[in-house]
Amino acid sequence: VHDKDGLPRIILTEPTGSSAEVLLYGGQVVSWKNERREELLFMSSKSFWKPPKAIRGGIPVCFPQFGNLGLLEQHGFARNRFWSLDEDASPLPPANNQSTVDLILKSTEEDIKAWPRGFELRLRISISPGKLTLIPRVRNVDNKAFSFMFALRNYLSVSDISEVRVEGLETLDYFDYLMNKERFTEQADAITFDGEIDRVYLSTPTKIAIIDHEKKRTFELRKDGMPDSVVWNPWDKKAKALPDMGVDGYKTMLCVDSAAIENPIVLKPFEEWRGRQELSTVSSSYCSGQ
Ligand code: TA6
Repeated sequence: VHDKDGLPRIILTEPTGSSAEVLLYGGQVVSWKNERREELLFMSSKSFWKPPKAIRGGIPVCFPQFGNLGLLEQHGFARNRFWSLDEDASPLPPANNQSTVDLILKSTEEDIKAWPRGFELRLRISISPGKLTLIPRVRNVDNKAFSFMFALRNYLSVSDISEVRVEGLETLDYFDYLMNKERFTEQADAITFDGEIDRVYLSTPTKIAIIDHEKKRTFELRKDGMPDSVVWNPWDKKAKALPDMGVDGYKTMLCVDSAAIENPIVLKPFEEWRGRQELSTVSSSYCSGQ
């Protein structure tokens, strides 16, 4: 673990040369580079990098609330807390290499004031060639049941948002945050972008493809235990209202999240929920010339 601008971070590496950077602050992945050292995640040049502000980019963890769907601060508090290295990640196999790190956030007195539940939130982050895997777990260490929402907010780096297509969400229902959270059904055969979008797609398939023609790159998002997927881009007007987004940041980012929102996860005492997300990149040579 080493510090940069005062924030302790872990560097993950794997033999083919890809790497990731993880902050103890927020348990947040803030960089994922492929073997050609290209940055695959969006990080706003205006991020504050200063607790208790959230860092705008990488993969913030939204827990125990998503968005403003509850009484807590926006997206809950996990992304605004300092996590620690988890010395005991069982029953997951021991992480005995430099490509994996296990983090933990336990409920504190402070948090219990705002959200009176005893929890242990664990996150395993590991990289392998062309893939970044996150395994979140939440254990109820209280004597009463509780429910929570959860999301991994994947800020993907794209060459130009107007050249991106998302496949795998067609025909699904979604809540549209821009239309008073009303429920609609997706008609298009793929989602393309020409303005602000803020939707929670429901019961999504296990695989979603995000195709960036200009970069000849396709991201594939595979997930378990998180049935919903949020698709968000603020576009120009909303981006201007976000001090840490930078005026043009929205043109080179797209959030496609793994989430459990429509049906919050319920845990009985000492039960543990486990999710899984795999982000991989496929360099799509076939799309050249299209
Ligand atoms: O996508 C849901 C959402 O709440 C949007 O409405 C927008 O506020 C976005 O998340 C960003 O939230 P943040 O707290 O990261 O600025």
